[in-house]
Amino acid sequence: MGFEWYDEFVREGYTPSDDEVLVSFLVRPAQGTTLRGAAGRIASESSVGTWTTLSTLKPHVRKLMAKAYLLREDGLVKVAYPVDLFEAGSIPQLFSSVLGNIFGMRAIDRLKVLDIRFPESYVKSFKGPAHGIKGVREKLKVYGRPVLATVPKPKVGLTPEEYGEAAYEILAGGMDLVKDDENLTSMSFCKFERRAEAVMKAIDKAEKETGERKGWLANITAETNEMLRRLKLVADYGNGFVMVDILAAGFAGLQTVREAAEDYGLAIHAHRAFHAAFTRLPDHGVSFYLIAKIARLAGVDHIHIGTNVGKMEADLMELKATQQVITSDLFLPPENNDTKFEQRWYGMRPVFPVASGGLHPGVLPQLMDFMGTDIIIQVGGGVTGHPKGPLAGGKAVRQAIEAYLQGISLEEYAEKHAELREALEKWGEVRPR
Ligand code: CAP
Ligand code: MG
Repeated sequence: MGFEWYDEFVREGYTPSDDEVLVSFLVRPAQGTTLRGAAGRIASESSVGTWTTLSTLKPHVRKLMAKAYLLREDGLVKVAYPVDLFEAGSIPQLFSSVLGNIFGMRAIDRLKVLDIRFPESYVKSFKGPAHGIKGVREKLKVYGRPVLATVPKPKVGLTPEEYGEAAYEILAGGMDLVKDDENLTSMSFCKFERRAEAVMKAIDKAEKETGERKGWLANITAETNEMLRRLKLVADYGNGFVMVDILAAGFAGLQTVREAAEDYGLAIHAHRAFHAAFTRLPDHGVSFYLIAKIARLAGVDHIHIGTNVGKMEADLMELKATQQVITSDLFLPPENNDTKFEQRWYGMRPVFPVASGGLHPGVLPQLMDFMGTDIIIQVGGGVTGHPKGPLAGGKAVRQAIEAYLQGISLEEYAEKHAELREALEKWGEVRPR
């Protein structure tokens, strides 16, 4: 129509430059809208445009126009954006631009943002993880095997004293970290300060008995000022970690916490609760792969990315790519994958992948076959639910890891290791759902 100018944002065949932000979308236009019309709307609405021509458009604004440069009949659309459209160092503005209004346009029925190629200047506007995999391993003095964590289950409800007791057993049994569950923050039955006191006592006792470093993934998720207060409390106790439900807290809060965490020498464990509300559908929302890349920019040190054997749904190719893109310095998309971009990280520290959800000793070999051993493995019910209790549960997990690293089957190793045998008798190799 005469008053529209979306088509000016479509430049098929345009070759993007290295310093542009590139976004890949899967687009399903609404009835009556062509893919070209949808692509123009996406590029316009997420850059400088609006629904009608503007008499106020000056040359310096035109330079900021995004360009839809690839349109494929299956709905794959790629758009190039001048990097000046993005505020250096600000994840909230990234969301408001290429993850914003475009999801709600009437001309578009379904829209999934698959990947973003961040150019060097944008990547370098973020500090990234303050510790990374190497730094976290140094904190715990754990090398050559997965770092192990357990959530005391039930996920909420325990009193601070009960929690402290469970934490002691989990750590004395051999787990490196005790992790708060994602919905355990500071409730009437377990105030944060009381839990902190109980857990730190448990850590002290378990470290003395085992001679191993232990830590608490302290869930500080709350309003941002309160997160900072809890972070300082955790640091004052000498603990090395905090945990944030990054999508519940939001990236603005996370970026504030990241600054403070570095000042206090704390590593950040990112839980991804809420992600599946908008990552799970193949044709609408945002890929978790992209959320994990954004979390690396934001500076988390660990992030849950799913597993090949757990209770949460996962696409194995996507899981592998996610693990690669948060741990490598140069991610090269697989041959047959044209929805992901090459991504350089310019020396930004890697993020520790966390495998969690429905894990127990019987599935750990299959997990490590697929994800390797340079990961954090969280085993909640699979430790706390051991027939002989959490201490035996921690031992069973350590025994399963030892067996795997020695190339011995769990069944054979269980002949001489009672805790592993008891875990296998209860769960076998079942994959929970
Ligand atoms: C796992 C967990 C984690 C999930 C999150 C839970 O407990 O504590 O939050 O792993 O999923 O509450 O379910 P279990 P993801 O070990 O007892 O299953 O890791 O995919 O983000
Ligand atoms: Mg949980």
